[in-house]
Amino acid sequence: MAGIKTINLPDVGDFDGIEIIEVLIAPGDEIQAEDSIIVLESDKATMEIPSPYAGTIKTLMVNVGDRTSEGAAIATIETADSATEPPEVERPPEIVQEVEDSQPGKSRKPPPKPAVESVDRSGNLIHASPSIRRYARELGVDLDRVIGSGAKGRILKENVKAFIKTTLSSGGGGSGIPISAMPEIDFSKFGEIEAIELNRIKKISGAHLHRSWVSVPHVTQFDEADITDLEAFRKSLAKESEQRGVRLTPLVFLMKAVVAALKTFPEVNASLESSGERLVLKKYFNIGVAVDTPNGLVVPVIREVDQKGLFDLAEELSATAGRAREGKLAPADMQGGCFSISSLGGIGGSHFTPIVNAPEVAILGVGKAKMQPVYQDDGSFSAGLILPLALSYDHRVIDGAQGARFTSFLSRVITDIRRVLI
Ligand code: CAO
Repeated sequence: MAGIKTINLPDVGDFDGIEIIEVLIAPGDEIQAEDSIIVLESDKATMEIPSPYAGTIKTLMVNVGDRTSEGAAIATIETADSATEPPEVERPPEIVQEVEDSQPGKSRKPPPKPAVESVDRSGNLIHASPSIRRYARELGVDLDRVIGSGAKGRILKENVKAFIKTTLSSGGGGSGIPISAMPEIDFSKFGEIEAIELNRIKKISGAHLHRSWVSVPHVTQFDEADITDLEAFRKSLAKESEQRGVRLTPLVFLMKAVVAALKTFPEVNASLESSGERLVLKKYFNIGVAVDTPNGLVVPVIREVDQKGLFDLAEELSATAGRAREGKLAPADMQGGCFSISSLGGIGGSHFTPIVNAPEVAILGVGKAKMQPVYQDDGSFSAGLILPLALSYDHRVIDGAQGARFTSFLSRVITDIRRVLI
């Protein structure tokens, strides 16, 4: 049997005339027993007052800023059943926090819930009631990113909602980083323009690159390798390459050198699970190679590089790059990679900072080799062909020292390519 009940302020301890700093209900709201209805704040504590009844709020008898005391009426509620007066609390007050986890619908006199204070990353206090903390937790919102508009910077439900809205509309998505939207500008106001639609590959790779850029904390380690001997070796194989009808470019040697480095540094041959809590180490060596096509960047994967010889790799690389440029790659051709190489060596430039091809954890950027003086310890020097290398890596997985060890090792192997045999 339905009935109208009055919700009175329960015993809140040694407080009289305590200030109401939040009102969490309005007439017409449907609430469950133990849902918080108001938040009180004294000099020493903040506490939420839960409702003893489930039902619909009929009238609200308090406002933010009012001072209230034990027994004062807060609101009236229309209950769905013939709820009787709530029994006395059985639990001792020190475990009142557990009320948050209790079953809704139970009718008993609820104790106030103390609000938990915590600090943000700068050491400032975060003021938010348990219900707001629970609400934020359910939605995956980190409260130290939310600016509170309540009294003393208290975070309110509307602040959490506004934060989520901004994050979603700015494309910050899963990264949790609020980015303001790019302004729409009418460039025709400044001169003649032509708008062209990005092609499908650019749209797909653009979204992938953006996601990697915002979700992976990047560091790029620069290094170089003296490829004078490698180049001499490569040239010595020119005739054989021609007979086999393949182009043996430096990239093929680099792929083998990268496999040697991945075997030595297994955590680089890995992917971080999306939870960010486990690293999946891969026992196979599939290398993605960035290919520049008329329609944009694609990264087909050359499989089992560890098990293939230089000529086979050269043949496969050139066939795969050819199919990429003709737009004939299947989705499966771009899956299963462990580590990527982006080589601009055939075009020009020195060091650059490639974007990690997530969920891989590292990518090697290769620049164009140039003849440079190579100094010995005694001050003498000779001319050497120097190859710029840049390793971008996911700093959640790879430490700076590890990144530098990886590129140093890689440089040594490339400088003396016989080391791939070790
Ligand atoms: N230094 C000096 N010369 C180099 C070199 C380097 N690092 N790398 C290649 N070369 C030379 C090659 O030896 C070749 O010369 P020869 O024919 O005289 O031997 C010439 O440059 C052209 O090589 P290539 O680019 O055709 O072949 P490749 O195996 O080096 O690369 C591929 C193949 C598919 C990776 C390349 O064609 C390509 O598309 N590169 C662009 C990748 C890209 O866009 N990356 C940016 C992505 S965003 O991070």
